[in-house]
Amino acid sequence: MKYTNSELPNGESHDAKQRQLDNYRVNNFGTQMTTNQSVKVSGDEQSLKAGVRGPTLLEDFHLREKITHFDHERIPERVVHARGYAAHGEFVLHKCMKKYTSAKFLQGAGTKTPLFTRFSNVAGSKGSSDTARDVRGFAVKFYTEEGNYDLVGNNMPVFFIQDAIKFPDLIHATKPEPHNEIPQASTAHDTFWDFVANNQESAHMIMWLMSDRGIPTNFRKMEGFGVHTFRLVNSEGIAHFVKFHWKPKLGMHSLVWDEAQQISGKDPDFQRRDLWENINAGSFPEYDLGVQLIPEDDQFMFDFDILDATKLWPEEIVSVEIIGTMTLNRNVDNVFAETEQVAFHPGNVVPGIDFTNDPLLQGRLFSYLDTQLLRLGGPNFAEIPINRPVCPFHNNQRDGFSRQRIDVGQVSYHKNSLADNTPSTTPADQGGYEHYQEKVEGHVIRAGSPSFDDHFSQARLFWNSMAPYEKQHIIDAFSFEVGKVQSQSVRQQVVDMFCNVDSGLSAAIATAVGVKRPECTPATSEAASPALSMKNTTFVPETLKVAVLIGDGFDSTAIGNAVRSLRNAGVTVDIISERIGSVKGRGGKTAVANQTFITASPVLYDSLFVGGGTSGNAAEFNSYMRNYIEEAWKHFKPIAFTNDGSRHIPMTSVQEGPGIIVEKKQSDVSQAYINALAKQRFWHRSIYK
Ligand code: HDD
Repeated sequence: MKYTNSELPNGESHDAKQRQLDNYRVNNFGTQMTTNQSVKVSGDEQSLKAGVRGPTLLEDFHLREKITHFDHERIPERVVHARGYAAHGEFVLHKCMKKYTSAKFLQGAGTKTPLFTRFSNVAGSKGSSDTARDVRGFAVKFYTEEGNYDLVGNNMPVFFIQDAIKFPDLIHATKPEPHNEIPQASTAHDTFWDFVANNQESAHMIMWLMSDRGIPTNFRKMEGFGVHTFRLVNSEGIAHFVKFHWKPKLGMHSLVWDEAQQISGKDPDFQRRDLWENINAGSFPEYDLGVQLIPEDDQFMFDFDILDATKLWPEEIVSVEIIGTMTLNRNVDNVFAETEQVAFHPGNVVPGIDFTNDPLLQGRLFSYLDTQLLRLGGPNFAEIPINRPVCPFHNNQRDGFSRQRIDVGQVSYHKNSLADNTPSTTPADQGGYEHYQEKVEGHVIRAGSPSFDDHFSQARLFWNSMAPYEKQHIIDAFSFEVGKVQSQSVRQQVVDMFCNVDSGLSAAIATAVGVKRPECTPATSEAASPALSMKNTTFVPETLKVAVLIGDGFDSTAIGNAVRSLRNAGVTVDIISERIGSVKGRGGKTAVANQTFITASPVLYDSLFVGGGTSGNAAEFNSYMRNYIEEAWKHFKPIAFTNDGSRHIPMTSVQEGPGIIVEKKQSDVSQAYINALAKQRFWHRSIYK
């Protein structure tokens, strides 16, 4: 039975991809159970036996089919980026890019393209926790009318290595150590840091990973980057180098490390749940697409090599031009069918977008098809619904495991006369893909370019660009990660390495991890790029999550007004008390608690609104309140108190000051609280200003 799902509430139909997926959506609700051969099943709880206490019979085809299918349900998880979560959406172009590229989906402001975006963690396995310190994958598949274009990026603009030949080594060093398979989803172990210290081109990426970018609050609040330098080529064959950026409309925001670790236990699905819930609630995440462009002739004008994936193009030198917006507006129907089976490949390009000689990119162009062949069991994965282009595809490829389409006719070769030499090729000026005609010459050589040799200038640029509290977080992250390394020699090597970035940084790590402070001559450049600091991001209250804490006898007028005005400000509210259900307020009004102190946790919220009231067991109630407030305070979050609620303040470390608001009146919550919410963290509470 077909389940048509592509209609929007206003009767409009969804985009081409959704209409295509409708052909595959099946709703089993209300149907009769059958085998895969469509034979109706009469019993599904007992196997077929010779007598009720007798042996089970092999002829039970329903039993055999059910168990066999189950036995084969799992496919290999991705070798990296195994843990991921995805959503459908669309890209709307704001600025016609005809001058730079012939790609059709980038022509004509207003052009809409359906897409599918998968966010991921790199190191952990499929069942690991969302909030591990890690790079996040940010992979977008655009279903354009000229075929699929995949922008397979990360939430950091640079990478650990410069040449793809080192990727297996990087990942072997990063994943759990092979002899004991420890630790899961963490780089805080010997082999990772041994790799770092002995492959020093990783310095810049490590600065990003140790920064707050390694622990984004959620997928909705992180940037994305295509990382490599690609080429845009226009219809006259003129090329520009390009870097792609995704900029979240809600700004970039991060967790604090202690909070991230607690969330790993309290809700390992924290980030996927956030995406799922916000899309379901209609709070669709939006990201602007920006491009940095460098004319072909200007490629040697910079003090870094634009083909080196460990380098970014500072936005102050090459500005980011916003050209469109991606909106994620629909959750998947089935995680396995869509999120797990989607196959990204940086080699999936459309006319007008091309590669460069970045040696990291060149290796990726091989790896992705290769990995899908294993993971998805053969060469026909492009026929899986989520991977199908929205335009038809025709060629002479045939057969293989699980072939879905039925190619009719006698001919499956080129050139032919029996089918009028079709499928025919298309000249470039009519939309056939033509590779950019770059002039290439050189000796066959297994060596890197000397222009890739500077590993520390941009690592230092990143460090210089951080706000003081961001610098402290980097020191803390290094102290944690390198502190977990057993080998003193590796700890010393790391500390020595980062002296090339900043002597203060390396001295602070040395002290924390118990090794010698290195004597080195650090680089002295003071160059900074303000765009790299998250201090300069967007701060808005929309979609933040507030926990309203109440007990019996709470001030129902104050809480009622607060909840209403928070919701009006676009904030999500949970009411937390000792038990789920009605909580009696003063004056007979009740509120319904949808979480309890033990089902929820302060680390799952952006802020607390502490109401009054108590419970039969006042000591227990006060202790819950104290713990919640203490945690939120420790994680620098804004906290508001009703007049009644403020009686808990003296039992905690909370001190008056920015981000601590006592709502004296029973009216709507004050603008001061909404402003504090938008600010999200009050770093002055740490000793580091
Ligand atoms: Fe990769 C998956 C991003 C370097 C080999 N990579 C993968 C995914 C993302 C990236 C987002 C997950 C896609 C999804 O959601 O399914 N990878 C990057 C970026 C890189 C990078 C931004 C550097 C700029 N990757 C890289 C190299 C190689 C690979 C150098 C190999 C030479 N990556 C893979 C892979 C994966 C993959 C093994 C695993 C699953 C998959 O491809 O589909 O082929």
